[in-house]
Amino acid sequence: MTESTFWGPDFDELRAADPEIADVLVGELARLRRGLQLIASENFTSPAVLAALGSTLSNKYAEGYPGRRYYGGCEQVDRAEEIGIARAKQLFGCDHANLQPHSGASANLAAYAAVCMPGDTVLAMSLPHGGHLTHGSKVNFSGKWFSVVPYGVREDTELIDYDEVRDLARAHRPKLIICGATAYPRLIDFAAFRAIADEVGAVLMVDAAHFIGLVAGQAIPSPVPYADIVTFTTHKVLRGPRGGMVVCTSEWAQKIDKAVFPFSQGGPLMHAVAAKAVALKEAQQPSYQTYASQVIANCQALADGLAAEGLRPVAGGTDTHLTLIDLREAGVTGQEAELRCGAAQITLNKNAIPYDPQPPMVASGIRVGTPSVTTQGMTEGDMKDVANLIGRAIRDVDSSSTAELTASVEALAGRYPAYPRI
Ligand code: DSN
Repeated sequence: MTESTFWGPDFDELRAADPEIADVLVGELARLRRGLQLIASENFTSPAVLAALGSTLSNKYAEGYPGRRYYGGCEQVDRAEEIGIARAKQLFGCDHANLQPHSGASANLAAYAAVCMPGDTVLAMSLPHGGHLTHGSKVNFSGKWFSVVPYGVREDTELIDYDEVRDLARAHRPKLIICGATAYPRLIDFAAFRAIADEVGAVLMVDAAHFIGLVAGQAIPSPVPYADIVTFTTHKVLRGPRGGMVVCTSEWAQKIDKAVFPFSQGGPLMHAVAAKAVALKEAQQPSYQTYASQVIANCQALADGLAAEGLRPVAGGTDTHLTLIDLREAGVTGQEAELRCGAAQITLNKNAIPYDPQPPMVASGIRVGTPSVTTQGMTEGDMKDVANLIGRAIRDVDSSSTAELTASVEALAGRYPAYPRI
């Protein structure tokens, strides 16, 4: 199959109209195929999702919700949104779903807006311990507009300290408690958070962006039965388009909808809403459940392999799609490891580890994830090779070994080409 039949006849038009940007698309595909994509928050969407994204639905203004729009001509996009909402409700067993948030940060902004007023107290995981910018960072709206009390992980176990969370909740009486993280490799005890929220009369929001795909694939427990509001992105393990979603109980439905539109967003991106609906259908298939379980099996094999390379997995390993690696024993910073791996076509990110002595732009760790390589078809045996390649990239720095290593990386990636139909 040629590039143009994969991307549709429009690709030829793009190449004619704008060869520079066409070249970027081709170059990015080559980059994906040449190396190992181990960023825990990325994945490879299906051609069906890409087709919906690259559709004329991008043209349509549809402020409002299905059947209640501020523009005419919404009958087709209404169908897309209604289908997507029904699929989300079925997949997650939730009362209500909103597919319009443009991103995870937008979904979180809407959740804050639905629950809180500026100045209210919020209890959330601190960014240096694995939280997210929108969980109270001083440089983000959350830290500027709300009084955010951070909780973290214990230094000895590197696990969430539920006693600390309870003590902080009792002391500060937050209006909103947020759980969920971007660099926490273990399962979160949603029942414990629910009990703490109930004890202090707080609303419980779960930011499930990282692991919602594992929930959709029934590979880990769901936060939906415990949370008032669950926010997430659609492009991580869930393998949909870049974007956000909120699911919630019927009690919060109207407030969430109003917080998304008109409070924090204008017109929804209907091509993205349609692509989210496609991804939700894909996630309902038995093959997606197999995928979600394999993502975890691969990540556990990768964490074990990295430990065998002398690179320590934080919290003793992983239950999810990501593992956080402490590089201090190896005498390499996260920044340097990211660069060395990048030079060998292994794409991953530096990441703070709990109680990190380094600033965030340097960091003592790396975060590695298996959503993309699992989509490519790799399994546990390949993860041993991936771990060995990362270990070599971090240890061996002279240019002759980098050339040899890059050839090994390209050979492995070449056995599982991304977007093989091109
Ligand atoms: N930037 C995302 C991540 O990499 O985890 C979270 O928003």
